[in-house]
Amino acid sequence: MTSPASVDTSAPQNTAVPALTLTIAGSEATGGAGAQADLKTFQELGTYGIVALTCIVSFNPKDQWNHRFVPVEAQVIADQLEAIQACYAGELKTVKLGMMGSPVTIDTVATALDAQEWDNVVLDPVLICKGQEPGHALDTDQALKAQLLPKATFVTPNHFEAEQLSGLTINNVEDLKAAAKAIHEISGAAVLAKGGVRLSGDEAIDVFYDGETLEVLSAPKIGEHAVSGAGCTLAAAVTAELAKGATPLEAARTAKRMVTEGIKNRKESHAPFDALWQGGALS
Ligand code: PXL
Repeated sequence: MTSPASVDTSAPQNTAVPALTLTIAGSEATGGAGAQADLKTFQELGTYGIVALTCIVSFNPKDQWNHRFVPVEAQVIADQLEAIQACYAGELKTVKLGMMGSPVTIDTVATALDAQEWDNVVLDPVLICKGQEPGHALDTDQALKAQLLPKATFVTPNHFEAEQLSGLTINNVEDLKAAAKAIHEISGAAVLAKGGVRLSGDEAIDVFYDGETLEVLSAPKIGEHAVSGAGCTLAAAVTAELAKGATPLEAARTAKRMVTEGIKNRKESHAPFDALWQGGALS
């Protein structure tokens, strides 16, 4: 073992103590989505980012960029969470839940969440990601709804997920409002339901509802080209802002701004979608 490096006390010290933010999420190897997007967002918003990995997704360029999905073994997920929770016991109060991928992972994560109190549990209910066939993992969807949704204090469904969770069909803003209200009723959480490019019109519309305030958040749509990482970044930004003490509505507004700017600054690649970039988005 090497001994810790000695600290030069004459050097300027950064005295700010960052808020802790944990993401329990999958790796998306190309860096656009998943844990990579979460960590970049946490860093950009000034929180201390921590990751427990649930799975590894590698797009397949030889097969239309479809997802190759490998779950992390349940015991290894439990081990990561044990290390993290012991390391920051009493201080870690904010967690984001991203892609889980299997019922056994959801079970493992739910057990770890039950081991402590949380101020903020932000659930990005990733049911499918770009390129995947809808509905191939019904058992995972049901486990997420039964075991994680009730623990959430804030949930960020996209158009498809909002339809799945609410049981409603969403064709316009009024439908999106109804879905946000329905998801609040079943979860008790603040809801930021994303219309994204799925609703027609020139604006990208999201609906916030927390049981009291209903607010439509709107920003001009930026092109028609698909961008990955928007959902992950939105939920991660909400997580960081909540950890820093923002109200849910303030967190939603800041997150929407970050995603809009991040899409403007997107990174092009050889994949059929660009990747949102968080760098400098709010500075
Ligand atoms: O964008 C949803 C998402 C979340 N997490 C991981 C992903 C994706 C989509 O590709 O790969 C790990």
